[in-house]
Amino acid sequence: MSLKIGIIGKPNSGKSTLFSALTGTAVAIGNYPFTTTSTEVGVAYITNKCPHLEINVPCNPNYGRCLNGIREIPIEIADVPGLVEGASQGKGMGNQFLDSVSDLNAIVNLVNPMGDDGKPLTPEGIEKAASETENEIFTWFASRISRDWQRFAKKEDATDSPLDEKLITKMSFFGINREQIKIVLSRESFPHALSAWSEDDFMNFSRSVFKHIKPVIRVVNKGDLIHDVNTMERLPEMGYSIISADYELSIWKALNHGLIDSPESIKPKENASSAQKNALSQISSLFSSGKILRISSMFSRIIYDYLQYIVVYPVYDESKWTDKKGKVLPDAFLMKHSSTAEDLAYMIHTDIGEGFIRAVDGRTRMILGRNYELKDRDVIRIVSKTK
Ligand SMILES: Nc1nc2c(ncn2[C@@H]2O[C@H](COP(=O)(O)OP(=O)(O)OP(=O)(O)O)[C@@H](O)[C@H]2O)c(=O)[nH]1
Ligand SMILES: [Mg+2]
Repeated sequence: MSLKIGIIGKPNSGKSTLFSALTGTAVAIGNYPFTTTSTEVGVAYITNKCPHLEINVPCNPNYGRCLNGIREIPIEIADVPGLVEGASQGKGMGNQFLDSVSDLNAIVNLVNPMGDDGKPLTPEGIEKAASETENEIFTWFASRISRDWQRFAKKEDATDSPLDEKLITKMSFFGINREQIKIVLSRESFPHALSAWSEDDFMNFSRSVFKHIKPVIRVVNKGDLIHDVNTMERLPEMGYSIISADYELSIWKALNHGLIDSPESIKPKENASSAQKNALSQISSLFSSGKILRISSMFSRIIYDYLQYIVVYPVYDESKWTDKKGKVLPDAFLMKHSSTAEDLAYMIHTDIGEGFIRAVDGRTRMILGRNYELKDRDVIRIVSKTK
């Protein structure tokens, strides 16, 4: 799968509730800290307008569904348990945390707008809580990088390789490849001699990884508990999305019990009891103000607007938009913006990438070279030597 997003945050912020609402997986949710002790991974779907509408033939997705021309595209979601004290020294869940973050493409920092005492935080308090979580992770990661550094530095400094090459063995351990190391090095400056790296350099490297490689996006949860008008207005101005994971989970449950037809409309059906109708109308009115985002919209915003991913539909037959078996638009791949036709070929299969001859645009039938920059909703055939 192409995109994996992790949910991190302080204990009790509602990570598992959000995970459950997104993936439809039942997990432990509790009003006490460290309820979750191991990372859970599940599949959620974001949507994209399906190109099958243009050819008036229904599509046959390999993953997810296509409802009224709205195509579901799978993404992976991880519910990442909190770091425990001492994790930066390798205690407790540090190692497990490392495994959980190494393959993430982006991170949602879920912030609780309520303090530990149960009282609402001010917008500044929310900002502080968000930074504390991030600082904890940056510090932890910096300390993991610096572990056994001198021995590693001595060995690498004996070569005259460029800095990105020197760092490869260390960074691949953290799931960071050479291209990503280069991005980090191009944004900040670091001593060429590894043995000269200071605590500040480790910290800057760590921060930069979470800024450019695994961006952290702050989202405020428990919007249903925010009653202060000022806080509600200020948070979006400060760049935060506000959601209510608990209400989303209720919507999901209502859908599962046949009380509503679709998670979008939240309109109770006749079989709902009057208590259920009341609860659903309360939920519906919370979202109707538009201040609290639906989690589906929040994830679309993160993936398409913030991370700037696009969706590409590879096909085998560029005129019928089918695969070899005749399935119409079977795959929808999420790819980073400015990915090329060659990247798509590699994504389908390494052999197809290596045997790349040309690509064909499914709409215009034009021949495209390996460096063609893919556009959102492109339908593309890859012609490769192995075919
Ligand atoms: N009112 C309200 N309560 C919520 C919301 N989301 C979660 N909660 C409650 O907050 C508590 C903590 O939720 P969890 O999902 O277990 O939180 P967590 O972040 O996974 O916690 P740990 O696993 O302990 O780190 C539970 O009592 C949830 O029901 C929300 O949007 N609104
Ligand atoms: Mg949890």
